[in-house]
Amino acid sequence: MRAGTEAGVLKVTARADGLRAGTAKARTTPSRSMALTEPAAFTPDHPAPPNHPLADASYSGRPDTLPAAMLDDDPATGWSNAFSKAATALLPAFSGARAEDWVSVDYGRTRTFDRAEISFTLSTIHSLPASVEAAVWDGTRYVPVEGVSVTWATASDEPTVITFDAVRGSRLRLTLTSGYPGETRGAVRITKLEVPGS
Ligand SMILES: [Ca+2]
Repeated sequence: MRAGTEAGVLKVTARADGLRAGTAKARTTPSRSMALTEPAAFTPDHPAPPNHPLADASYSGRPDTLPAAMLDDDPATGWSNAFSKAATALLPAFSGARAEDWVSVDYGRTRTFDRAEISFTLSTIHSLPASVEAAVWDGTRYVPVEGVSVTWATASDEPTVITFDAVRGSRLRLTLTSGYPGETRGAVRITKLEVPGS
């Protein structure tokens, strides 16, 4: 029972039909907090700082073909935009290649870019892209590189080398155009993306 905050005497009278009223008095004191559980220690939940380099892509075809697979030093894993949409009541199954996608790597600091080595997978559903365009983030926007030269690999998972005039920036983006857009064989897969330099 709580009755104000001052110490004193509390008088309680009970009445009931057919019974004599009874009265009790109790001395009251201010109650202390009765919290018995230690409060949880909260700390600010800032998001964890991202690990650099950090890979990204405009699209990934499956949960196990995400951009990080380009940087994991595992030749068995790769980013891919190959997908397969199961048939629905209205639409047939569909797996035609997307016409264009980009992949990017954020280094989290300014560095020099003049070259990238891209290991594309060749398979029944993956082929070399028709073109690769590179752009470097200058802090405000992606600026297309100049003086581009591409040496295409001739075997699966061998590096295709793109070189260009050296430029400073923090991120590299590669825009990949499918060699066979709309066809099942036109998807693009990258098992390894190396960007030499510092
Ligand atoms: Ca890999």
